[in-house]
Amino acid sequence: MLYPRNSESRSVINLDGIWDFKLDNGNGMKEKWFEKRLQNPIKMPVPASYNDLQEGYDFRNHCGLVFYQRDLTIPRALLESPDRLVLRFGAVTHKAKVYVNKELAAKHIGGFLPFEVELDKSGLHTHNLLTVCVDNRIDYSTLPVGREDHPDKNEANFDFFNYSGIIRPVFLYTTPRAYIENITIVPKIDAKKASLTYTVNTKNATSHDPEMDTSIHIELLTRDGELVSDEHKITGTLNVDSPCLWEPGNPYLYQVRVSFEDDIYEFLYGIRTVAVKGNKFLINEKPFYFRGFGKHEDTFPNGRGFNEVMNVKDLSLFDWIGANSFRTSHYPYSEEMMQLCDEKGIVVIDEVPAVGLNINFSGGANLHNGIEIGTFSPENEGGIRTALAHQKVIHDLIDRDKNYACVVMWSIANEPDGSAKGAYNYFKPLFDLARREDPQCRPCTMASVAMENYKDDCSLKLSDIYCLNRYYGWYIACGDLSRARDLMEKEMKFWNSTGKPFMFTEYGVDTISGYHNSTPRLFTEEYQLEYYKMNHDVVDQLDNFIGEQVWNFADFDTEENLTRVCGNKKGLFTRDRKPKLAAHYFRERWHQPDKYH
Ligand code: BDP
Repeated sequence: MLYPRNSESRSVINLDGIWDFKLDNGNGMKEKWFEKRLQNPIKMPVPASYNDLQEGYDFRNHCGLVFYQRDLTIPRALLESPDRLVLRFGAVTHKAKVYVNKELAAKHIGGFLPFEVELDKSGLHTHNLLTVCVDNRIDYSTLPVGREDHPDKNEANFDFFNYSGIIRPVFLYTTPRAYIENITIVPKIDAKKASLTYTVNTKNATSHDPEMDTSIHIELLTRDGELVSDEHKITGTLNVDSPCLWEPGNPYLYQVRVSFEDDIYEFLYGIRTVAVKGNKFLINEKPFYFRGFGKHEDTFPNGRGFNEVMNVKDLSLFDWIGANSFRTSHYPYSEEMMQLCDEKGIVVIDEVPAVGLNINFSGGANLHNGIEIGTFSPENEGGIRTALAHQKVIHDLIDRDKNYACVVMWSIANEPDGSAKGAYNYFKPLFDLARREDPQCRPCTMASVAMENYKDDCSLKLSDIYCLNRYYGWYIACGDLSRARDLMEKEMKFWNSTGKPFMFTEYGVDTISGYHNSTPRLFTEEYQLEYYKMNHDVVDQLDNFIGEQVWNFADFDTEENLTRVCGNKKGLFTRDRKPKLAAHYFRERWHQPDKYH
């Protein structure tokens, strides 16, 4: 699915803004609220999570359906033209039913990836009613996973607030009847030459020579518009002598222009390679060391709502602190963020929303749920039922992000019950799927939870590099950094001995901004600082350690919980992006020339 863009042949209308909104009272579907104007609606911005935009527990924690509605006015010229009209949602968390003039136009499950529908023009007028019914319920069949031990509640089996709503932009766009449906480009670099193998998928062609189709033209241009290479086939290769490469921190993007019959689609594209060789992670054949964060799309009061202003601010703070990468913990981020990372040269580990795949552990807060059912037991014995959803998100994420240079690795899950019976059999087909579907064959990994039997984690058999979430000095040996260090050294020796590259995708401690003590005590900024120094003393000795991604970039919101003080406070920055003490330490560490590059 291509990101909607204006071109000579396509127009994009943005439907963001203030919509009407109403929480379901249990009767919305029965009374068919989508057939008429909502009665006594409140006003709601799109995109945004609705949860923090009205006061009170019941609103924030509403469980079930909500209705969004707006006029959909379509210019007569678009209605009368033969062009296709497509309605596209960047993400609706977690399930959506879209109605246009009383008719169900689209359904979608999964809250962090786009979906679209071509509208049937015979049912459209210049003035239409657009209603979106959103369902925020999560359970053992959804990703992320919700708990089922209190069926009357909508409880997250993960450590971030279950923000909901229409969280990313909504577009109405046109394409000609015969149109470009998808474009895939795979870079290869040999000596001083790059070859880009491409495929253009088209629909409704009026000509019939797919092999040598003169109605296709693909051009690679410099950013200034000079032609570098072009072709006229539906699949082929574009050759580039002395290519300008996309490099972390120094990205170069070419323009790609594809025309097919009357349709034209343009986008930016970075040429780079990614590989794991021996104990190194290579970008353009050079060893790359990950300096950065696990992040969240989490701001106030937008919730998980697309916040382009904060995205720009965050990447400015990346420059300030010297970070070069992040993981999209724990769900795909907006496509606009991927585009920004391509432009800024920030490296991304792209994670599917597979979090909470451990029935006995809710993530983060480290709580034992008191359930003794095996996570990957058969459904009839109470195991999770996410396999199909998992396949779908891997497929859809790779399809969405396959061309972004910034994306260097897929993360297939966060902290699953990786040593449980059935885990390998659950994950093996998913890793195979990702490897098969990614035209660039990027490395695949999963972020592993700390556990005593870490040697049994199926990540050992499946991941190309080992990504570890480790909390020595917090969840393990809490407050005792010297014991934490001993335990950590012991485990790290093991990972270093595998000969494969490994990194931290999470390490951190809750730190309340403004709490200080001359003796570094838990929750103080001094403890956070000492914790990181201790961790670095250990990992800096390890040859195969290829990256440090701090948990978390910024403080973020969670459900109510004894271990969460108005949210998770492990940020190096506060939720409003003010640096804590340790941020200054990282700034020095990460700006040391060549040391962590
Ligand atoms: C890990 C989870 C992450 C949590 C973190 C924490 O992957 O989502 O927020 O721990 O406890 O278990 O802060």
